[in-house]
Amino acid sequence: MSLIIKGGTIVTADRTYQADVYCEDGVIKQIGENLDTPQGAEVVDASGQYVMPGGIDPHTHMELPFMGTVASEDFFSGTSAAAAGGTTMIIDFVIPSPQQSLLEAYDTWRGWAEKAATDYSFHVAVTWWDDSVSKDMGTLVKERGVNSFKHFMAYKGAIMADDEVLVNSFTRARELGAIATVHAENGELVFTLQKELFEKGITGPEGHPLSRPAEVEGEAANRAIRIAQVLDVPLYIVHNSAKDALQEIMRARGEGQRVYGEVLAGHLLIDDSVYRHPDFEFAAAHVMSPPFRPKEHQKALWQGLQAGHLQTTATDHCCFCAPQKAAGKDDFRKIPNGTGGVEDRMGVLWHHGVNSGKLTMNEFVAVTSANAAKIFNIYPRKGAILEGADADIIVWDPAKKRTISAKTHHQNVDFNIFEGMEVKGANTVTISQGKIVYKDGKLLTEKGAGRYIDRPPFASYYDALKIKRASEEPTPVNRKSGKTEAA
Ligand code: URQ
Ligand code: ZN
Ligand code: ZN
Repeated sequence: MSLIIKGGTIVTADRTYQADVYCEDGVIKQIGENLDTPQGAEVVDASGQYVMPGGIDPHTHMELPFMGTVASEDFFSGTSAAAAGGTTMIIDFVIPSPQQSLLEAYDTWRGWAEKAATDYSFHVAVTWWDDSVSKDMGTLVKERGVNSFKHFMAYKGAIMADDEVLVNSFTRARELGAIATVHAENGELVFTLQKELFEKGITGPEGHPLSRPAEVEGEAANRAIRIAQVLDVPLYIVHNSAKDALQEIMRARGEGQRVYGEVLAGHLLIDDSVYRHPDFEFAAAHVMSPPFRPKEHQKALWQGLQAGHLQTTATDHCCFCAPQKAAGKDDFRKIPNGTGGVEDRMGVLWHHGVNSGKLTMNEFVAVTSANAAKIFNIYPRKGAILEGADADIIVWDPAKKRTISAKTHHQNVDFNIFEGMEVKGANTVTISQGKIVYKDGKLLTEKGAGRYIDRPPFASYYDALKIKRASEEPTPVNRKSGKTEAA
């Protein structure tokens, strides 16, 4: 299977240049000007267009069982919709129930994901603690290609990790050379505020953001950062929605702590007015956590992304249709939390990021693909246009206009949070493992063609920590002589 992309301008996280790309057996074999077209190779004409690494969405929840129902998007429809929008890899989440073996949950999610159309990997959530969890974390890192462990600081009474779980799990992650990631909201505060609001008679979706104010996110972000600092563990905070969390990340990074921040396309573009919409279905369709925030937070998040304080963008694609959201008709606490977006992230970020001048094209590639690949240790196999890298590539027409709508999207959900948004710039071709999976509006994905991508533990982070620790270690003093001992 061979394919050549001719006449395009390659845009990666670090450079922009004219060259052709030849792919064979799913890998980029040759990059160069005016390459010959080998016999039998499929030709993609990219003239006047950009050739970029396929998007990587480091935060999705396909067919997630959650809040008494199951997300409506499965691994095939979700990875197909992703491909339609220029994303060629997702990192999803294995979320064991408390007391459930992590390995057993991992095997269950692996089974669900076999239908995926494009490549995928899994963060594994630590939702409880005992020695078996520690042991399973070791097996997952050493034998199952997992290098990131998720902790939900929210969702009390369900999957919430308290400080004891955080400290134990972060310590274990460090031993294994893995990165800790968190959903940073104080679950105890949310629980109390939800109860207070409901008892005051606020039962509609407008209660959702009121029960999770930005301070609740800021507290948890700071707590996770401080725990990671004391335990010397790299930390990745998912879906930062508020400047309160961003400020904590900026402080820590400013002091050299290894903390990374993710922001969702939705949180960059949608504000909390959606929850005051008179129509329950419209407001409930936007119920996700952390919630969409007042406008000043979007401004701060864009500045954070532009300044490099936030490194990745994602969607937290976790879809529930109107009948599912209706579970919370009389009690906002029962509205399944989650919204879609996996198909639209690339288009909305190009339009509002690059077309607006906030991001260069290279920065766009960094925040939609390369940075996630680097942070989760699959670069340059993913997130790059280099010889030897996987041939996950998009051909991008900066002039192509489209209007986003649930009526036309490929996502398996009856609502689109970007409904009606007009964007300029879109992929005309999506290539996964060297095969065209989307071209000129047609999806050509194949159920089960996706591969599970192993993510090795981090020598680099931990080497850096070792060097740092060694250089800061106080030279031991001989207690008797009072003299410093030679190192
Ligand atoms: O919290 C998450 O990331 C999952 C459960 C999706 N739902 C959401 O509201 N973000
Ligand atoms: Zn979350
Ligand atoms: Zn999530």
